[in-house]
Amino acid sequence: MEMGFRWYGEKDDPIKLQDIRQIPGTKQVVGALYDIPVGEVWPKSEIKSLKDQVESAGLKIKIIESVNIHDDIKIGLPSRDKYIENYKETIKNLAAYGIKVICYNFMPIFDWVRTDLHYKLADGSTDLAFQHKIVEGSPDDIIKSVQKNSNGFILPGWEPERLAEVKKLFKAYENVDENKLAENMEYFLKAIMPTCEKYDVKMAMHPDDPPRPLFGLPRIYKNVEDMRKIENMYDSPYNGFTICTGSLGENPKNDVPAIIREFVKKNKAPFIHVRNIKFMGNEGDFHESAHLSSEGSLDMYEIMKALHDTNFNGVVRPDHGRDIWGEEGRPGYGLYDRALGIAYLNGLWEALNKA
Ligand code: DNO
Ligand code: MN
Repeated sequence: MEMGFRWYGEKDDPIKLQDIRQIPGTKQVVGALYDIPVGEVWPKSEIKSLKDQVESAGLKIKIIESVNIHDDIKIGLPSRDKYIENYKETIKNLAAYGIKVICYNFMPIFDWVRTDLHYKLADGSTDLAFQHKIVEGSPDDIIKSVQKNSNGFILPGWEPERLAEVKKLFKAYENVDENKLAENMEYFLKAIMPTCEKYDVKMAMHPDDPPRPLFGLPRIYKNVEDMRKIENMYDSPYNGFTICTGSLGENPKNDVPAIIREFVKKNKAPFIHVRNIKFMGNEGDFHESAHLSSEGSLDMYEIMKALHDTNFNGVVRPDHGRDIWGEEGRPGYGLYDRALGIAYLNGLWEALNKA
């Protein structure tokens, strides 16, 4: 297992590569080019410059999170072919600089959704929370609240140019149900897989977060049954998954360690997000929590043990963290709590190694 840390780049991340270097046992930076509009080809020069920066800080990069998928591909518009060609070019360009895994998601319009970015915990820290009754209304309220509460940072999936198009997008998705979305996913996968195989770049789909339909939009990676369907669209280790313990764990019916065991054994889970969540009141409502098992509803020991037992040799990163010790960075992506998460996960790993 290699430990990684998500980084938003020199310009957009208050956290410096040097800070990441000082987190014990952390070598992999999980990065992306955030300035390239979704759908466009990632230029080699910019990929090279990201890699150079990371390496000159004494770190490595082999995973990109995310190369986002243009909505025209998810909707299945004729223009999708042009965007798919661009995606293939991006895969080739990333491969030229040693990128081995691309994390992506297939969620319509929005990436992850939370109803509170500063949910207050008893110890005075804050984190991200989701309460279903709040999203029963219009998406506009959520959009406004995310924009108002993001401490001035742009959150992944909530880019202003994307949000400006939201009304149009909802209309465009009117006839896209779960089956149609899955069909469009299959079309996309079949088109890009030969490029992935040729250039040795694995696709690792991130679960829908939360793992349920929202605002009438379909979701296709919510549970293990969905994973098996996606797997069958194109059976290859290049068609893999990011297993995000938090996203899948947000549905108490998902047995996260069992999912890890099944897909790591099949060599179809090259990238793992580890975070804990705590269920609240109504089913499906949760707030995120510190990584420690006793702080949340997931058993982190069982999660790390599932990775250990299956000889997982990909990259793990702590996913979101709380805002603690006065840090006011990008909600969910502060330095301190994610670094604490890493120390804890590395501790579990060492114990599993020595047991
Ligand atoms: C939530 C996060 C996601 C993730 C994207 C990947 O659990 O990890 O925002 O980065 O969905 O495309
Ligand atoms: Mn995740």
